[in-house]
Formats: sequence, structure tokens, C-alpha cells
Amino acid sequence: MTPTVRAAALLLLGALLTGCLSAYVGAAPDESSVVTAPPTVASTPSSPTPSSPTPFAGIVTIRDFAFDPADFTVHPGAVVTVRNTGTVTHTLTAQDPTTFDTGPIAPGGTASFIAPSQPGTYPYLCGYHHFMRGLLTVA
Ligand SMILES: [Cu+2]
Repeated sequence: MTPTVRAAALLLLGALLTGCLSAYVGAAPDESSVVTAPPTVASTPSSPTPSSPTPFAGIVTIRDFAFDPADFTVHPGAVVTVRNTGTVTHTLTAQDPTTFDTGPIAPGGTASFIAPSQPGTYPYLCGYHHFMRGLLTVA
């Protein structure tokens, strides 16, 4: 392809493109009205608010050497049930054990305790495995 032919080809291509573009621009209003025609479905039921954490259901499950949930909030004096789905015995014991303590919960067992009546935050752990920790908030 000689430079002249190439230039001619480019010119032709340019003309074609310009033609196409002007045709397209001419048709644009119709197209845009078609595109925007379907009304946006704005009033669908809003999804669960992701900002608020899952409300505590009153049951802490021990699994795989961890509390689930580890951090949760209850009302003063609420009953908290602790379910041990692990394979060894655990406890859920306040850092100050006089505050609350489930005592030993055998594998597959369940125990409960009464949350403190005083609002505040109460760190707790497993009496056997001190790396198992959580935070009870009374509010
Ligand atoms: Cu444990």
C-alpha cells in the first residue's frame, strides 16, 4: 500500500465514520428516549440495613474454640444461653468470675447465666482456654 493509497483510504474511512456519526447523532434522541423509557424501580422494599449488626438472639454458641457471637449486647438482667457445640468442655466466665459464670459446659451441653444489672462492658473468657474471649455489653 503506497502512502497515497493509504491516505485516500484513511480519508474514505474518515468520511464513512463521519457519515455514520452524523447519522447516529441524528438518531440519538430517539435512542436515548428508548433507553430511559423503563421507569426505575425505586420503591422496592429496602434491603436489611447493613449498618446495624445482627441483633443478639440470646444464645451464644461455642464452636471451634470460639464464642459466636463473641461480642454482644443484652439488657440488664437478661438471660443468656450458652450452647457448646465443641468437642471439649468450655465455660463462659466473666473476667471477674463473681459477675457471671456458666460453669463447665460439656460438649453438646447448654448452660445459661444472668447478665449483670449494671450497664457496662464485661470482658469474659473461657475458664479452660483463656484465649477464648469476648465482650458482653449491658445496655
Ligand atoms: Cu474453652
